[in-house]
Amino acid sequence: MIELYDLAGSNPDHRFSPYCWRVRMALAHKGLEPHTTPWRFHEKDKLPGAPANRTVPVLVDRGAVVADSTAIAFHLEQIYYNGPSLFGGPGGDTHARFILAWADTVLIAGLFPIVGPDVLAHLHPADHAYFRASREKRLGMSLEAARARRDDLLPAFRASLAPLRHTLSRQEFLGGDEPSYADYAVFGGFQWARLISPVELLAEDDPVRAWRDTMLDLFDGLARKAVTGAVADC
Ligand SMILES: N[C@@H](CCC(=O)N[C@@H](CS)C(=O)NCC(=O)O)C(=O)O
Repeated sequence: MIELYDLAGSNPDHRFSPYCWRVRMALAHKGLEPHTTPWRFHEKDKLPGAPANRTVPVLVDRGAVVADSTAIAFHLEQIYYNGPSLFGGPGGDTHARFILAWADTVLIAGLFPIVGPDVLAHLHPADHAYFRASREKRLGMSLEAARARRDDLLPAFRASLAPLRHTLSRQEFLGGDEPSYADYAVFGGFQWARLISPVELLAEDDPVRAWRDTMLDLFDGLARKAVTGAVADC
C-alpha cells in the first residue's frame, strides 16, 4: 500500500496543499491509488521520519519514507518505471527541473501573498496560531493587511505567467501532447488557489485557463472532484 500524508483543513476531506496535489496527480499518472492520511500543521510529530520531516507531502511506499514533492516524483519514476513516464523518458527530468524551480520561486511565491491569507479560515483551530505567526512573518504584514492589497498584486502575477502562457498557446501541455510532472508541478499552485480562495487568478481569455480546465478533467476529474473549502466564510 502507498500512504500519502496530505495537508487537511478543519474538514479532513479538504486537501489543498499545492505540493501534495503535485503528488496526487503524479500517482494517478502512474496508475497508483494511495491511501491518504489527513495531516495538520500541529501534528508534526505524527509525520513519518519526524523530526527531520516537517512538511507534507510525505509518501510511505514499501517501507521507504520519501519527503518533498520533487523527491517523491523522482522516487515514483524510478520505482514504477514500467508505468507512463512522468518526465517524458530518460533525460526529461533535467529539463523539468527548470520548470519545477519556476513553479516554486515564481508561481507559488507569487500566489502566496494573493491567496495564502485565505488559508486561515479553512484550518483546524489548533493550526490557527501557528499559521498566522509563521505566515505573517513570511509576508512581513498581517494576513488582513495582505488580503486588503491583493487586488493590486494580480496584474503583476498575471504578467509573471508569460512563459507558461507562451508555451501553452503552442502546445497542449508543458509535457507536449501529454501531461508530464512539469504540468502537475505548476497545476498544484492553481489547484491550491482554487480550493481555498475565491480570487479568480486568470483573465477569461487567458490560454492558461483552457489548460487548467484540461488538468482538472484528467484522471476522471480527480482534481475537479476535490472537496473545496466554504469560501463564503473567508
Ligand atoms: N519543498 C517541499 C515544500 C512542502 C511544503 O512546504 N508543504 C507545506 C504544506 S503546503 C507544509 O507542510 N508546511 C508545514 C509548515 O509550514 O509547518 C515540497 O515540495 O514538498
